[in-house]
Amino acid sequence: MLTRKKSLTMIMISAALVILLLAPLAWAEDESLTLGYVAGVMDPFMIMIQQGAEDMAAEIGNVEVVSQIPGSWSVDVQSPMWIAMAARGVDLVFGCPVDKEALIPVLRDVHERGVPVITTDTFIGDGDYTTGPESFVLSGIQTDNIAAGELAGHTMAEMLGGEGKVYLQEFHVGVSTSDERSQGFIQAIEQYPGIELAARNSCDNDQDIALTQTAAALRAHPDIDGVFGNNLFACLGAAQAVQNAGLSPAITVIGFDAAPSVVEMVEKGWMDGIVSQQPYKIGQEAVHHAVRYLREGIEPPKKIDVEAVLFTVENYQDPEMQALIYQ
Ligand code: T6T
Repeated sequence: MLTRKKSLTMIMISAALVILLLAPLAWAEDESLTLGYVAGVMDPFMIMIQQGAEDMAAEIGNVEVVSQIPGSWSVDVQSPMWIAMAARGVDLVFGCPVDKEALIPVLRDVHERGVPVITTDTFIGDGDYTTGPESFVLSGIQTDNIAAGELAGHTMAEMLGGEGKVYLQEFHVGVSTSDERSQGFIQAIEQYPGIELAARNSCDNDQDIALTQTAAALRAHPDIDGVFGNNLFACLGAAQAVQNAGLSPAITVIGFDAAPSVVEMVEKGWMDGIVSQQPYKIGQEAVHHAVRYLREGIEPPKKIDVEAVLFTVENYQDPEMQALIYQ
């Protein structure tokens, strides 16, 4: 016969065992996270960010990524997507604000609803989240776009042997990535006294407009020697215009973003180089830092730069470059 004291002790031990066994389950459930991703627009670059994010979420476990991908590059289309993410109660939102200024109040609204914000690719304000009005943003994870623009500028100047007139096809004035790539490109070519910027235009992230603008620039400046398109759509339109004018390969064309359609331009000899990004890695980094912050309270660095890479006619077939083509 068990004494009263002994049976009481056994009940307490069993209860403790049950608590111990169930505790990890309860912990895991508490830690289940939903992260929101708001892309800039439907394109291969943004899809690669999503893939990197989803793969990292699966690797970490018990993390879900829900995505919103606008059909066009538009403040009006994207703004409600950020707010909807906050309203549905995600634990954190990361994404690519489509305008440096217009998205500031929108992202602040998300933050004030208690949902932390990370920007990926594009940033708001001047991108400095360490102090000032945009310091509510937890981190900016992106390509160093000034360095990427400089890489395009130096590559162009060297391919032209330090002499010639160049045309800059921008994808969207007022978007941080477009403005920084242009800044870097101009900074670089200014270091070559023989290189002159003949003209520049912004195409609203529209390939057809880029084609029309580049064609007009080639007519207005028949002595243009080089063309740089500063994103996927800008460079595809620009390369097509050079080809239509019968000026390929006489004019040197540098593109941006190694989507398959852009790499094809190099294969066909319509493009001489591509400065590209690592969007898969940007997506991985976003989820990695979001989860560390939410689960362990570790704040990410305010700025995380992911290196740009240069595709050329010589290296684009190398396996390590092929692995960086957007899928
Ligand atoms: O170049 C990328 C991205 O970095 C930019 O902000 C918007 O355009 C792309 O998505 C390419 O289409």
